[in-house]
Amino acid sequence: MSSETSENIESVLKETRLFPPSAEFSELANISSEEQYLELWNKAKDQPAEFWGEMAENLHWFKKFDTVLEGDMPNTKWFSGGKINACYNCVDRHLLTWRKNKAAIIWEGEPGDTRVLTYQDLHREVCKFANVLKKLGVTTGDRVTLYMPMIPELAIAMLACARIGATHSIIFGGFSADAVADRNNDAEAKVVITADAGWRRGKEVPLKSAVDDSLEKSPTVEKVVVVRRTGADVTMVDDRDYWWHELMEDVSADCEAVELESEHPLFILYTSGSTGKPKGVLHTTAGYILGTQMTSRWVFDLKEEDTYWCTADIGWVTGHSYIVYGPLANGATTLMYEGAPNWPDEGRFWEIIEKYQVNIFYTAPTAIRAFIKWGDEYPKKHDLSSLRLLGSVGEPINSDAWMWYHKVIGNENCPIVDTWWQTETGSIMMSPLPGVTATKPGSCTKPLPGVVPDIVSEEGNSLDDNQGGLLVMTQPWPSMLRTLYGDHDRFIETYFSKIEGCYFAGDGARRDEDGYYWIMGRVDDVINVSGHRLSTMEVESTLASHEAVAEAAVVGYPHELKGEAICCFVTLKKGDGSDELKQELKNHVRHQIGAIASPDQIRFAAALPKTRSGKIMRRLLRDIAAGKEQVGDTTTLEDYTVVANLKDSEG
Ligand code: 6R9
Repeated sequence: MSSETSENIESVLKETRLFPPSAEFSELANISSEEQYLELWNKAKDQPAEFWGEMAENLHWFKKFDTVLEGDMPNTKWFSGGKINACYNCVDRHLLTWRKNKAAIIWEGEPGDTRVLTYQDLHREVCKFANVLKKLGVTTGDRVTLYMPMIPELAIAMLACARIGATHSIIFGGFSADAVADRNNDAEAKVVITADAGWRRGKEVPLKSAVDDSLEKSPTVEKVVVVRRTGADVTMVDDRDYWWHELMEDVSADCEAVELESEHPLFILYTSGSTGKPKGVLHTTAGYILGTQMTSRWVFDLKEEDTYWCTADIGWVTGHSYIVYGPLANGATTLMYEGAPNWPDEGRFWEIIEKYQVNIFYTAPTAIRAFIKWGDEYPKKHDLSSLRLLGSVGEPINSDAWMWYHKVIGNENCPIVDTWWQTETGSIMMSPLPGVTATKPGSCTKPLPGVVPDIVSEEGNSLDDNQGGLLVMTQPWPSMLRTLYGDHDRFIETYFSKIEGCYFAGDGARRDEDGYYWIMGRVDDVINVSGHRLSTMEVESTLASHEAVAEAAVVGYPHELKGEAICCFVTLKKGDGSDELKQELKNHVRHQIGAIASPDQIRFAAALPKTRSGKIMRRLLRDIAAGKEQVGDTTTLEDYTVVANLKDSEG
């Protein structure tokens, strides 16, 4: 465990403040008492099949399932015999109710353009685009890559894939052409949906040109659909590239949702693991839609009249589950914003909240820390009194950020739900229930119904309260990943081999005497930069692929805004390095992986500190990167002078 993690434990151990929900909030909440929570939680733990079978009645089934759960972790099958469609659950069934003309998606572009799609509008657009996909030769079971800005067409394309049973793989727009090519190849994608470009801080982020570059290395892709968003110049290749708006002109708005098996693959989402190669996390239809639907209702306390806003990008799991699938499965109104929080100024988010009278706001600690830095004057200029619930996700929230969120944004009147979960878990696992749980700043509090966690030692023994250890799940849950696409062995090895019979999440945590969980950060080689997961190994192998580099070691270090920043220790094949080479290496990483992986520091070193068995001493490097005096035992260092030299090399 890194020393920044132990510092985090120190600080959270001191946190004793308790914030119970107000009586008014509790009274109206979807889950409103501790007894109700305990009843649900105990039932889910003791009779999971009965519990989830009952919950699944909230979904629309073409044919009801025969069994709820078959098998145990790692190989589970949920709702066998059932026939279902995620798109039908998110769109069609609301048309049979008064929600037909309710806003499904309220969208605002960065330049200020807006669109509202009612459920009826969404249905029409999704059906049309599903017909477009069919016309392009996409059939049930094919994979489709989506590399798009935050525009309504992204949600439409996702739902259209789900409608015909094509598996979507969304790639965050900040990833490079090489990253797109890798993912296209791993998924053997047949079609790519993109846009000319998207808007970010007033500038165009080119997407189509990156797709063009990626296609030189992705032979499986046959067709590309391009949304015209910014009007940027793009090259269109005959018989390969098509404009979205042209294709949509002559297709019908009739398209039946395909009746799919419960375990039909809904999407693949690539995420960083502790080795270099990104993992294709696979989620399937019924369990995922059930998990996101129920947790949206419990955690965000969604009500018919709410305007709900999650600020994530749909390219990450938070956007999949809590901008699109979860809210829409509940017939809610979900707000989608295309651009940056500081464009045209630092008040943009608060302006949006006031303009649309947002009731529920879900964002990340890294954003909150930026808001604090920008100053209270921005939120203070706006009327935020419509807010009734605030959420946080992506990384541990420090208590200062929590208190600021509570006071300045929530006016001390909104419960804060600090939600812990992962790409792999599909939906929120631990979180306060806003009408029930008294919150403690920095704790994600308690497991939701159906989630049975434990804290164990490296040997797998359950630990006592307040002892830090590995966070594991001891029972399966419907929205868990089913495999890593094309690599089931790696799936078992990564998540189920460390602790016998349990899912191991990769995080360290402790449970306090009140049964509250405190996440202490990753215990593997994954770092969390601005809430984005990155593999240090991936950055290392990218650096090592540069001709000047002999060896590289990459570690995270605490950063005021980003949570963690990236420090790279690099030894060169020859010479001492220069500022130009540092820049070149940074550009190399940006180019190979994407801007999110851009190193904050490159330090050249004569050698890397290693143990006698040749392992790089990462703990030591983390301390050096963090500017700390070395702590702990370094007697196994191969070469003591290495350390002295590393400390001298500036960032
Ligand atoms: C949803 C998402 C997952 C990792 C996870 C953990 C960290 C997420 C957190 C949190 C503390 C929270 N994490 N939420 N840590 N408190 N509320 O972020 O998925 O991108 O897969 O990242 O993020 O370390 O293991 P993903």
